[in-house]
Amino acid sequence: MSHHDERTFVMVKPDGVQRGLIGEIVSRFEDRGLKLVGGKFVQLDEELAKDHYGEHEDKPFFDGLVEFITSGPVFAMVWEGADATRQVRAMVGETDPAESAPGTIRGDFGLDLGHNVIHASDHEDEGANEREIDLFFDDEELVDYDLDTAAWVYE
Ligand code: DGI
Repeated sequence: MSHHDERTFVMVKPDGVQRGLIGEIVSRFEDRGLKLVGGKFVQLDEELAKDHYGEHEDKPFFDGLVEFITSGPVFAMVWEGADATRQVRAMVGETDPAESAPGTIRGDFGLDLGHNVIHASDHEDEGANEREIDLFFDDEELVDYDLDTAAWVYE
């Protein structure tokens, strides 16, 4: 069996929560064959928001980004599977919904760069997935278990 225990961090942003897209987004990852190993509702405070988006602190959009991401609850998740970070990013689409293909989450549900529905760890940023998982989840909040379907999802 191939190696399929990579974990990646995903969150439905406040706009996605308010628009009732949590279930739709969870379904897409389930349908793909990924395994949900952790999930919770989080109201980010300013400190967590600034930690999470620290790489953007010098950008002109930073204050607006922090304000938006703290404006309501997010639904934070950890998904596990083969090459999970890259696979999830491909399903999310580009940062700008206008550049995102239909069929991707941002391409199907977003129109605006600032309100792009979902966050997922960047596969081009080595270790971003583990960093973000650590920022949002304690070890005991992540569950190790087998999915019976794995034998059919993976060769
Ligand atoms: O990993 P992504 O979310 O695809 O993109 P990122 O890490 O480069 O940027 C984080 C978020 O910041 C992004 O989802 C939306 C927002 N953002 C990025 N670039 C811009 C931006 N917001 C505005 N208003 N303008 C930008 O140029």
